[in-house]
Amino acid sequence: MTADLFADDPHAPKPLRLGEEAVLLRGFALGEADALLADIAAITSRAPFRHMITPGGKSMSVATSSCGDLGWVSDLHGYRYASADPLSGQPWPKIPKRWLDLAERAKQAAGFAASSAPDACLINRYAPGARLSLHQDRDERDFGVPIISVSLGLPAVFLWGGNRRADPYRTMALSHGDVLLWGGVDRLRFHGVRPVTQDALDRRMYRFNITMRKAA
Ligand code: MD6
Ligand code: FE
Repeated sequence: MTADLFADDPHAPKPLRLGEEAVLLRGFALGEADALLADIAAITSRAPFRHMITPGGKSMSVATSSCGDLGWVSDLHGYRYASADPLSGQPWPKIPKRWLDLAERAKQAAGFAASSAPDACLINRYAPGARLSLHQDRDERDFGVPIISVSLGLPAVFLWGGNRRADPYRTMALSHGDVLLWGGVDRLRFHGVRPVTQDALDRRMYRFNITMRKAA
C-alpha cells in the first residue's frame, strides 16, 4: 500500500490496516462532515428513517434509510435490496455526487484497485442505546467492490470479528469523520456496533453511519 493520504499534512494519520483488504482512514471525511450531515437530512426528508422489522419479528434499534438504485430493506420475509422505498413506493433518492467522490478518493487512499462505483447506500442512525448485533453483509452480488463506511456524529465501539460468528472479535472506536473500507477476503467478516453512549457534555444526538456498496 502506497497511499499518500493527506500527502501535504505531516500530522495526518496513516491508514490503519485491519486486515488484508480492510483499512481504516481516521478523519478522512472530517473536512466535509457537515456537508454529509446536510445531505443525510435532505435524503431522509424524502425517505425517512424508520425502524425496520427483522425476519425474527423484532424492531431494530437502529433507524435506517437508503439512497441509490437499490436500498436495503428488512421485514418478516427477510433482508433484501429493493429499488423502491416500501414506505412510499417511490425510487430511493440518488446517492449524492459528493458521496461517490468521497468513496472514490477513499478507495484510492486506502490502496484498493479501481472498481465500480457503489449503487446502494444504507444510512443508519443510532440514538443513544441503539446497537447493531454481529452480522455479515452478504446480500450484495459484487464482493469485488469494497464497502465504504463513513461514521458521523457520536462515536461508537465497533466490533470486528472473523468469518464465523463465534470467532473472537476486536473492538475499536469509530469517530466522526472516520472512513472504513473493506472488501475481498475481509468482505464476509462478522461485525457490529455496541450500544451507542452519549457523554454528558456531548450535544450531538445521534451517530450516523453511511455504507456504500455495489449491490447489483
Ligand atoms: C455501522 N456498519 O457502522 C454499521 N457493514 O453503523 C456496518 O454494518 C458495516 O460499517 C459493512 C461494512 C462496513 C460497515
Ligand atoms: Fe454491516
